[in-house]
Amino acid sequence: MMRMKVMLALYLMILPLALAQLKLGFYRSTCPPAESIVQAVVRKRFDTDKSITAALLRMHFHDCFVRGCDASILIDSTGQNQSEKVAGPNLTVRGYELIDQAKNALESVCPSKVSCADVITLATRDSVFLSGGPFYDVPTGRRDGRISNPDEVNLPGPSLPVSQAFQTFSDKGMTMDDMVILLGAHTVGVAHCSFFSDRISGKGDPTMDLALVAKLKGVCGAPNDPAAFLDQGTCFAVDNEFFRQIRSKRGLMKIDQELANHRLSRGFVSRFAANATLFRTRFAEAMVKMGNIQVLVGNAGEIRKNCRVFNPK
Ligand code: HEM
Ligand SMILES: *C1O[C@H](CO)[C@@H](O)[C@H](O)[C@H]1NC(C)=O
Ligand SMILES: *[C@@H]1O[C@H](CO)[C@@H](O)[C@H](O)[C@H]1NC(C)=O
Ligand SMILES: CC(=O)N[C@H]1CO[C@H](CO)[C@@H](O)[C@@H]1O
Repeated sequence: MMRMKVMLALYLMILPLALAQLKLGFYRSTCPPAESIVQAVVRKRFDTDKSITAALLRMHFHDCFVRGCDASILIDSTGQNQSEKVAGPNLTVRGYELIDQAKNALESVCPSKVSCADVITLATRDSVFLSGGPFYDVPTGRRDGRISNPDEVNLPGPSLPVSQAFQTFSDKGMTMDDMVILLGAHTVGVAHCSFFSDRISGKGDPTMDLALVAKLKGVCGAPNDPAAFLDQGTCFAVDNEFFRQIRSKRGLMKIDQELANHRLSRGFVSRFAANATLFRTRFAEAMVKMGNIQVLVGNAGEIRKNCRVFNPK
């Protein structure tokens, strides 16, 4: 009898913990059209702006690597208080208005049900697929955080050695294999010249292809910090071309190029470059894994009504 009571007590304690996790189709009963609403907004934008995929991939990364995937990146600064958005490189994160659009559409159908953190995750997933990448099921049920502090933004910089960048990733439970495939997101999008100008000054970085050095000198000679594509081959497709390019000394940023050269990462790079199927499988897996970093679930955090502001207390 005593034993049963203890077991029952234990069961009741464990139950809420067991339920409080991400799962596939979390909104199936609370907001059945949630995933299709997000998908429609992304598709509409993609029709006129293929660069939205790069924007969302980068936003998702920056969100998940600062306090976990909790939409802390979306918070606008207020008069007295600054948010993550004002921190250095995060200044070039874009796509906030797409998240607002999807959120507004969701609020009109099922108010206060779908978190902003899940909107980022789902929108990124949909844009990857539209850009020719894999489609993957992604678990949902994230909750939105109530903290967004620029001092906590500690993202790796583009000139960090592979070993130091890896420290940031392993702190989040990511393996070297995960880090390499996730950096494969640089298969789309651009970097501003200021992030790689050191590699094209003078004779140029010896690990960069000479023709690329010459080309980038031209691009970056223009005023106002222009940008160049990260993938010199297929700049709008989510594919393994980026890995082929860096194996031919055609990486833009130091971190990208070093992936192909460093003994800890080059084996992964050559496998992803050689096998498009492996790239697709591993990219999808790693995106799901990144989307699970330090998520808030259950009753933690909140479901924001407006992704840019915390709910009033
Ligand atoms: C060591 C890790 C990483 C470093 C140092 C890094 C650094 C950077 C830098 C400096 C830029 C250029 C930003 C600009 O000029 O506006 C950039 C762009 C980008 N990053 Fe990363 N990144 C890393 C990992 C990732 C990961 C894990 C993802 C996503 C899974 C990602 C996705 C992107 C995308 C898609 C762009 C292009 C953005 C656009 O075109 O708007 N990056 N990254
Ligand atoms: C305001 O500052 C505090 C830390 O001082 C932080 O916890 C909070 O999330 C900040 N950001 C906003 C936009 O309120
Ligand atoms: C490519 O990767 C896939 C998926 O991991 C694997 O099944 C296949 O055997 C690989 N192909 C080659 C040629 O190594
Ligand atoms: C990618 C990158 O350059 N990260 C920067 C993010 O913002 C912090 C704070 O401003 C910088 O220290 C990082 O280098």
